[in-house]
Amino acid sequence: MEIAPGAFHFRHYLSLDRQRAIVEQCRALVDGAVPAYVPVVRGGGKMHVRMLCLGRHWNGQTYSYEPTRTDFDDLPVPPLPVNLKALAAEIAAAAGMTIDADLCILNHYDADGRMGLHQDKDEGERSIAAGIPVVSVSVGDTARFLFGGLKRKEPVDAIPLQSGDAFVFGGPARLRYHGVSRIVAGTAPKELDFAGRFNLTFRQYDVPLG
Ligand SMILES: O=C(O)CCC(=O)C(=O)O
Repeated sequence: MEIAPGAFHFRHYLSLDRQRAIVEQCRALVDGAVPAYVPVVRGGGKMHVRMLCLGRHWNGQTYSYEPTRTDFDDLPVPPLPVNLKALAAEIAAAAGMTIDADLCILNHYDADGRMGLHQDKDEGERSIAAGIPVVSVSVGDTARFLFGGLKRKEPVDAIPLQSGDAFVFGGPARLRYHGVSRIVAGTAPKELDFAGRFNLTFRQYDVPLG
């Protein structure tokens, strides 16, 4: 369903089996050799998620991408798994868009998790100018997702993102403000055997010239 020009909410996009597989994969990733961590952003504030970047690392001090986690432990960023990259392309296509994702930010929210209103604007200039979408996939507990306009002070809609939902914002919606005001604990499907929420946002940093 297109909720604004360039912004699509696909409810229950993923079957329970696909959700289960993603939960397992995310669990292994966030507790893997290069684990998720709580970023401290410019100004010293701690984020309210555990974050793991795949493909490129987003540095919360410089608000830029890099190959190693120089704001945390200097470890190299893990690669973006090919099945997840393919999932992003599949979902973008359902919205009539294309993405050749080269990075994903995987966030793990517990019951107190949240994320302030922000724009995703640290990807490459050409990617943003081309309106290549951000593709978001959620599994686990429901989030109260906030989706606003191109200016911070514009009104925001509160959209429940449930387990298995996908959300795509590209084209004219690419720089819309968004965030997560709260997690609704205990709402994850019991078949997932998972408390909390994983959200994956796929992005394409680079656009080849020509
Ligand atoms: O968790 C979400 O649904 C949003 C995540 C987000 O805004 C981000 O990673 O930039």
